Amino acid sequence: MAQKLPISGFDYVMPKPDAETIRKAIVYKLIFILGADPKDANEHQWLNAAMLAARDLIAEDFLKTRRAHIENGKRMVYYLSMEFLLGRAFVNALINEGVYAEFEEAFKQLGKEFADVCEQEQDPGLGNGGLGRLAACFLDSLATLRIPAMGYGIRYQYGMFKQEIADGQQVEKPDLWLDQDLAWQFARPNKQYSVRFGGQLLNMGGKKEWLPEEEISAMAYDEIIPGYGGECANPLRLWTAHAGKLFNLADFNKGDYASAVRAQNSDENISRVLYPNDSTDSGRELRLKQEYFLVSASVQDIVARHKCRFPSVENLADKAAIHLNDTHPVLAIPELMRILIDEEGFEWTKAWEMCCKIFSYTNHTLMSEALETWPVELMARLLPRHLDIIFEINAHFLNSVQEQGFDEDFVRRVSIIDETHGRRVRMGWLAVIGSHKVNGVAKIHSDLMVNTIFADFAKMFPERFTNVTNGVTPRRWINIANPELTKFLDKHLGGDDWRLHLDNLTKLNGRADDAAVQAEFGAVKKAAKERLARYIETELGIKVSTDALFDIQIKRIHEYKRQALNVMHIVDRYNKILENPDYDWQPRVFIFAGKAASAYYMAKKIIRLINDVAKVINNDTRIRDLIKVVFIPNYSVSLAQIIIPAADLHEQISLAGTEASGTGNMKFALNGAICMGTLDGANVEILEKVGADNCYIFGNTVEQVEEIRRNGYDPLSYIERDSDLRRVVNQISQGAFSPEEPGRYKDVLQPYGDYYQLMADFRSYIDTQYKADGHYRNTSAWRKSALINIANMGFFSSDRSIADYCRDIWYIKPLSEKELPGKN
Ligand code: 26Q
Repeated sequence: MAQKLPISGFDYVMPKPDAETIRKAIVYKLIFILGADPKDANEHQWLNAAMLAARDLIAEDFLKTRRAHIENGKRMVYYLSMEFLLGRAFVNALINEGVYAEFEEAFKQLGKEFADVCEQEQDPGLGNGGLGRLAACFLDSLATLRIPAMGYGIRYQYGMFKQEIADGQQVEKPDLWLDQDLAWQFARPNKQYSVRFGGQLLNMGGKKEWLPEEEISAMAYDEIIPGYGGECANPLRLWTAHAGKLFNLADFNKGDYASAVRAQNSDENISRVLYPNDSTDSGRELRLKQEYFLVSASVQDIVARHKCRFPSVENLADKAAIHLNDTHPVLAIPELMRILIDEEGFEWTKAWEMCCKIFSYTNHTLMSEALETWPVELMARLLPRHLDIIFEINAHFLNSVQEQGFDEDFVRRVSIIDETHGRRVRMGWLAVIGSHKVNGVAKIHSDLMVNTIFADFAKMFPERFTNVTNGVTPRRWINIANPELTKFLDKHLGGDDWRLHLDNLTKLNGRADDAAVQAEFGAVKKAAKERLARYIETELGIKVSTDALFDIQIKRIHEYKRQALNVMHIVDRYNKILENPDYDWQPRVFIFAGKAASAYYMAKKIIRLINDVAKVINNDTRIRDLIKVVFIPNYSVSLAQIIIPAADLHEQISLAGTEASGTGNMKFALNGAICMGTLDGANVEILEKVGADNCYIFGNTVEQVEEIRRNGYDPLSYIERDSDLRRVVNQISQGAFSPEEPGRYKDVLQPYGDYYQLMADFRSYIDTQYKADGHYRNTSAWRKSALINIANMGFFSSDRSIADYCRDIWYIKPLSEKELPGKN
């Protein structure tokens, strides 16, 4: 158990984490905190009571960690992100604290089914996809590695929408996750900052004075993130818009109570809802307000915390690193400039020097339509002082560019203000100019980043650009998600150390050929497939055979990720089975899950296509279950935890050059699934680690894709040359899967001239799929490959990613054993 906080005069009793004490603690919480009767409390109340008991354990680690931060005055990293996709917290806390078995036993004593209680927890869906989940894996690793760190985000009242499928189509339902009233986060009503908008900027003899028009209060909620091993726990501070103190007194005094309250409600809109877009749809005023809301509250908090630890702000750049998770929080740069200059009285040059030392930025996409820009006019209206600072940053920067002798065209290209389509602020440029390091998220992505979007900047500051390949936390993605594999690894790696040192997995390389080990692994996979099959049957009423090859694609639905190419393979296989029914076909279950942004017409259509194809094929008795197609609704972190361990093959089939990294690919390989992928994102590095015999790579390379584009891509030429392809395209676009509305999919396969080159990669995709079938039939060979995948995934631990960030970007060292003593 955690060491007592050494504070005399503040003694308290901490429950010993044995099952007996935990059982009593849970009952105590149920009665005295939740006011429920153990005789008839429901599962949900039991969960809340258990979470409160578990929270006591991590709260103590948190206070200890916090005190170590204050006392040791170490440099800290602040991770700013508009999204954190944490997944369920309860079981994670138990595993990281090492008390899972004790809680399980406590519930046994209470006569309650522990699994049912855990199932009550709703995922907080505070993110869209990969970027948000990455932030959550990073928080886990930061705490596990004892890094002095803190996350900052928004506590959206409505997270990612709930997806239902009605008549094959996506329907969005609100996700009021706070409804469950979980007693998990600590409300901090004493931590409130005022965030201001609009108004005027006065120039008082050179000194700028901002007279804002609107003021909103940001109030903190802290979620404690426990590290594995239960010594260090860091806060994730989530802001909620709170009219609270800022209740409009003027209206109230006028006797207009109703408008005073109305104003309060509209202020609180800022943290109301997560934008369910993973790329486009920028330009919404409320989104810009959300971004500034996060940034302003967080930067004010960072400065205030610094002042508590140190006598002045002078040494802020030595003690704080602020990381920008994509450009979404980039207004932190002008916000810190504003605070340093307008409130702390620094000169421009000194303030700017500090900023450049403090900030670093991760880029997660190269697609130009996903790069954030905001109209100058909108920013002038909402944030006049910040726009003014941005102009000044730009002026200084462009001056230095000119001094270095770059030509006018270059100057236009690197200017923070884009003048080509109205005047817009380029947030990516601001991030690069104000940061000392900029990283991509996989090798190929970082290389492309410096050769394409940031090529001009890379010429000016080559040392600024670097790569940190993404990673995932083995605690959630093996230990929690796959209990059978966990046991298997504990046995074959001789202990539980791999959770902290994932490179230990390489020991499995020597066992991959061993028939007994292969058989054991076969049982591990089978158990996970059965779990998923049960879920599919209960939720969707579809029976799938666990002897079939499970072929899985789960991720946001997006044209560039090419779920439609996967569907084309299914349709082609369907045709071939009908043509050649006596061939010894390898049965496959094709599983999809993922949400489409609510306004993304084509992505929603792809979901419908998957469901229409499923309906036809699953009900065609001639297919004899050789193909099953399943779309599992409402993809989430918890669902991923059920699906990923069950995969045999995972589809990572984005057009080369479009997927920055992907992290699902790592989670699958770690669970012994084989990749069917293009040479894109982290697939490239997975291939390097596992070798070409254990990974199915197909399709054009980035260079080939570009060459095809340069020469004028002609999708029809592929369709004319390949009769299988022609048949598939005709069937889908002429209504073979939508007989009641034959034209439904006429626009799906070749919009804008097949921008993502599905036709160009079709043949190589199909041929490679048949190779995978052959491999799967040789059970021993397949299991060997799966084991080699697991064995070589050590590199993709988020612990390694975080160690890279600490060494190359943040210059941060972990708390030593002396600074933060461990368990006794
Ligand atoms: C921007 C403006 C307005 C509204 C929303 C947004 C927005 C929101 C989310 C833009 C982008 C995102 C998310 C992007 C994302 O998840 N990118 C993924 O990041 C992963 C982690 O690095 C990579 O593995 C994936 O390749 C990348 O697609």
